[in-house]
Amino acid sequence: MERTRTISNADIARMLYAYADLLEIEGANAYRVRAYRNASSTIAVMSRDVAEMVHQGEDLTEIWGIGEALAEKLQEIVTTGRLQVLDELEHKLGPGIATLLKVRGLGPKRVNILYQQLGITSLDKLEEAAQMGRIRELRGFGEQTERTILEDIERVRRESQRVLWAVADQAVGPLIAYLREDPNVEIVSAAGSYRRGQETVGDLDVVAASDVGGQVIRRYLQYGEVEEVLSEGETRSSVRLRSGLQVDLRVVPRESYGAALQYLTGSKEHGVALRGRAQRQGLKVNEYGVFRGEERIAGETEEGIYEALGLVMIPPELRENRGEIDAADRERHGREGALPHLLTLDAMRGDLQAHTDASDGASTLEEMARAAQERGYAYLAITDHSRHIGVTNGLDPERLARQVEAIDRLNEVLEGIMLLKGSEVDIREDGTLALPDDTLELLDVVIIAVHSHFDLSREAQTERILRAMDNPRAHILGHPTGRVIGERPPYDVDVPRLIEAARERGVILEINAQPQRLDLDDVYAKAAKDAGVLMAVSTDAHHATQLGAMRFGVMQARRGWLEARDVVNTRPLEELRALLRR
Ligand code: DGT
Ligand code: CA
Ligand code: CA
Ligand code: ZN
Repeated sequence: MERTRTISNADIARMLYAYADLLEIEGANAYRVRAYRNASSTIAVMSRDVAEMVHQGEDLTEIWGIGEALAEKLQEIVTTGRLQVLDELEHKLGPGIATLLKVRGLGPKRVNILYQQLGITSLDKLEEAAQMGRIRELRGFGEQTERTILEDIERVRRESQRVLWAVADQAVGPLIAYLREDPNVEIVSAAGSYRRGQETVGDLDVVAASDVGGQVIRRYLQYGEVEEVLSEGETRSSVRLRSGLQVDLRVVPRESYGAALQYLTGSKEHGVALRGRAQRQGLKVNEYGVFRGEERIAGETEEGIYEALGLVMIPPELRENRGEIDAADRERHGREGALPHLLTLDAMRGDLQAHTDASDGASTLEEMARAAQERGYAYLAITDHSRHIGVTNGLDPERLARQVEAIDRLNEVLEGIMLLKGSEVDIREDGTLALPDDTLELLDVVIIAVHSHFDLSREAQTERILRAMDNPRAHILGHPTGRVIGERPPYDVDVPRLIEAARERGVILEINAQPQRLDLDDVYAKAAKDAGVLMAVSTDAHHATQLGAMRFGVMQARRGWLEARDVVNTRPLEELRALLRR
C-alpha cells in the first residue's frame, strides 16, 4: 500500500528547535534564536496542520510568532522535508552538540568553549572529558562546574528519550481514529503513562479488543505514520512513528479488554500494589482478568476489575501508588470523598496569568478578553511582565499605570467577562520586587516569579523567594521551581519550605499550565494541598489561542489529587476577590 505522508507539526517543531539550539551555540543574535524557539513551541502544540496550510496556500504569517522569514523556512520544510541551513550547521557542529545545552550549568557560550577548546560534540565526549578532569582546566569552569556536569549527565540522557505529553497527544488522536475505522476493532484506548496524564511519555501504549488480532495488527502496520516496525505478532506489535514516538499495541479478546487496559495503564507501582491486595484476598489479577482459582470473576471492564477487588474505580491520573488504593477502599466502604472528586476543565471560571502585546505576548487586550469570553470564563487576569533583565519589553510603572487605565475603560464596554489588572512581577536577586509598592496597590492580581539568577545556592534561592513572599501585596507565586521540561532543571530551592511559607502567609501557588512547565508538578501540588495551600491553575498564555493550554494544567492538577475547591480560579469573581485580599 502506498504511504502518502506529509510532515507533521512535531517534525517541524523539532527542526526549528534544533536550529535555534545550534544558532545559539554559534553565538547568533538572541532575538533570532528566540524567534525560532517560540515558533517551535507554537507549532508543537497547535491544532492546525502546518503542512496542510502550506498545501492549501494559506498565509503562514497568520500563525502567531511566524514572520516572513520563518514562513519561508516552513515552506521549505514542508515541500522538501529538510531545512538546508540546519543541515549545514549540523554538519559543521555535529548532530549531538545541542544536547549539551540541557546539562545544568551549560549555556551556549560554555558549549561553544567546550567545542572550540576540547572538541566536545556529544554527551559521551563531555562525560569522558569531565571524568579526566579536563573541564576544570578551562577558563571560567572550575571543579564545581565539572562535578555538576558529571552529576547531571544521567538525567539528561534519561529525559532526552521522552516526549512532552502535549506532543504525544498530537499523535494519539489520529492513531486511535485509524484503529477505530477498523471494523474488526470493537473498542480501543490509549493506556500507559499517556493515559495517566504524566507530563512526559516514554512510549505510547494502546489496547484494542478484537477476536482477530493478527488481522488488526497487519492493517495497523499500514498506518501512514509508521516508520519502522520493531516487532510484529498475532497479539502485539511495536512500531516507531515518523515523529520518533514508539507505540506498543496490544490486541486482546473483548472479555479481557478491561484487564488489559488496567494492566497496561499502570503504573507499574500501582499494579504491584493492586496484585498484592488481590493475593491477600485469595484472588489473582493479570492482563486477562481477576481470577478466583480457575474462575474468571472480572475482566471485560476496568470498573469490574476494581470492583472485584473491593474498590471503586480509580481515575488513571491517580494510579501511582500514592495512597489511591487505600482511598478507593475507604470510598467503597462508605467514606464519601476519600477519593478526591478531581478538578475538571469545566470547573475553571477564569485564568490568572496571561500576557499581551504590551510585553512579550502577541495578542491585544481586547483579543485576550474575547478569547477568554469564548471559553466561557468570568474573568481573565492580564499579567504582563514587569521591566527587568531577561524579560522582553517588560512594563515600567508608567506603562503599567496606563495599561491599568486601558483595562478599566475596556471593562466598561465588555460584557460577561471581567479583565483583572495584574502583573508578573520579577523577584530580584535580593528578594525585593521589581515594581514599587504603590504600583502594586493598583492591581487586582500580583504574581511574583523568578526569571533570573537560577544558579543561586539552595539556601540563597529559598531565602530570596521567601522574602518576596513576605510582601503582603504578592498574591501568587508563579512557576515556583522554574523548570522547563527537557530543557532546564528546576533551580535549587526548598519547595517544602515554600509550601509552608505559602500556608503561613496565605500566598497562592501556581500550577503553570504550559506543557513544558507544569510547575508546580503533581507531587508538590499534592503536598501543597495536604498542607492546606490554595493553588491557581494558569496558562501563562502569550497568545489568545494559548488559553487552550488550560487542559494541560488541569491534568497535572488532577495528578496532584486537586479538587475544584483547592483551586482559586474555579471560584466566582467575588469569592476570588476575597481570596486575593491577604
Ligand atoms: P513510560 O512509557 O516510560 O512513559 O511509562 P509507562 O507507565 O507507560 O510504562 P511502560 O510503557 O513501560 O508500560 C506500560 C504499562 O505496562 C505500565 O504502566 C504498567 C505495565 N507494565 C510494564 N512493565 C511492567 C512490569 O514489569 N510490572 C508490572 N506490574 N507492570 C508493568
Ligand atoms: Ca508507555
Ligand atoms: Ca510500553
Ligand atoms: Zn514567568
